[in-house]
Amino acid sequence: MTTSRKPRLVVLTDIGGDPDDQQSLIRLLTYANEFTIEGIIPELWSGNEHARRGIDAESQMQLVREIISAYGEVQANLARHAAGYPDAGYLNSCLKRGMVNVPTSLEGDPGPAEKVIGEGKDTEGSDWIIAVVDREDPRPVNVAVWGGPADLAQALWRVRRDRSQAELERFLAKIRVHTIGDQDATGPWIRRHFPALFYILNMSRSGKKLSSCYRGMYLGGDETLTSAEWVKENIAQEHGPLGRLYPLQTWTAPNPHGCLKEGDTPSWFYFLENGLNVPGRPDWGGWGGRFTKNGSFFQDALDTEAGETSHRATVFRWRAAFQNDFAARMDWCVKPATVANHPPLAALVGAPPTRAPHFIAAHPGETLTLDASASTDPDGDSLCFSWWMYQEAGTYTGPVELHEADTPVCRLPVPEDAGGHQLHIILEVQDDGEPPLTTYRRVVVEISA
Ligand SMILES: [Ca+2]
Ligand SMILES: [Ca+2]
Repeated sequence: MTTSRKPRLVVLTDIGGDPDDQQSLIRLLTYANEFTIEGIIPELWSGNEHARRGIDAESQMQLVREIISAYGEVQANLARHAAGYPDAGYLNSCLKRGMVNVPTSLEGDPGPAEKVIGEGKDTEGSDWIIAVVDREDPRPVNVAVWGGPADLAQALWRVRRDRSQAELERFLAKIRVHTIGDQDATGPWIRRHFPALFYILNMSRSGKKLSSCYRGMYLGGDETLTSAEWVKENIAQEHGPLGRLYPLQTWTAPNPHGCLKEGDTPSWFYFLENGLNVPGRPDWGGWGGRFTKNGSFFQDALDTEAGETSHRATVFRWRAAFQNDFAARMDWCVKPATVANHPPLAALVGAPPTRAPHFIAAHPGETLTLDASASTDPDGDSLCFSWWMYQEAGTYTGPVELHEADTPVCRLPVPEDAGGHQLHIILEVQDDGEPPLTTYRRVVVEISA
């Protein structure tokens, strides 16, 4: 049994259609040390999504291998900056053939899911998903869906067919799913047949794709951070072979700056342990967006940021930090450790040195002292501190005044009328390196009634 605490990750992708999946995969590989990546499963559409680029099942696999191969060329340098980067051979062993000729909703009505899944429809990818979930490992299997979830649907169909109800329930309980939209018929099928499954549908409740959480990756907020200039300078040029593969054009970026799209990246951002994200709580928000219950599953919630109340604000509010973090990791591909920047280590007095949220019990009217003065930076950079209340993540809607909120030690007077409520205080520790990097801690204040 493994003793790793990293989040496990399986990716289903329609790579080879819109080039933004290539963008997302390149970014993901710079975070390969943060996950136990256990599956990369490409799925091919039957419509013209892939045909447009002349992509068939084999060339789709080759596209992934090329990106893994470029990662292999920079892996040794990445390892000079952070431990835990797997070698390219390991990642290639996770690459499994998913379904081909899946009718996609992008082309109109995809027809019933039963045409896609069932007896005789098992794939290398669907068998692999079952094998991964069956591994003796206490950690959940996080499934990030960048296309449609047809191979996951087939895996679930197979397990329901071959195993007892109790075995099926145990299987389902080990999986967490984050899908970008409903790109084929199998997403709704999964939700209908397996309501117990932890499932996030990252898609606007209005049905308008452009207003979905995931669009906050590149729309709304400061869009200059997704421009061609930004991408060339920070990713694609002079950052080695992995950056050179980063596509400078995608299909559907209406952003006038339009270059970086990465519509699928929020699906795995969601599972990243960065001190802010709490994957078990979609309603608490983080880099991958914020989601609340919609029947048995979770779907886009609203945040307010920069004067905009929207689903995508739940993602774009973090853009400056996640873009700088990506830029630093691209520097790690080519620069020595003494030159590139590395994130600060945020330390909270009274909290264990993990990235998990820190819970504090409090009474109405009490003043709490939150102390991060033991925070450090591996490069010796100067640090600045920001404490703020993430109102949408908590349950208290009144005003809360944080004192000395831009210093290492902040005071929080708990409002008299906040009994029974929960406050989420976010600590951001930012260094003054190039680019400046942000580390988070989340304090959850639980106030007695
Ligand atoms: Ca995709
Ligand atoms: Ca630093």
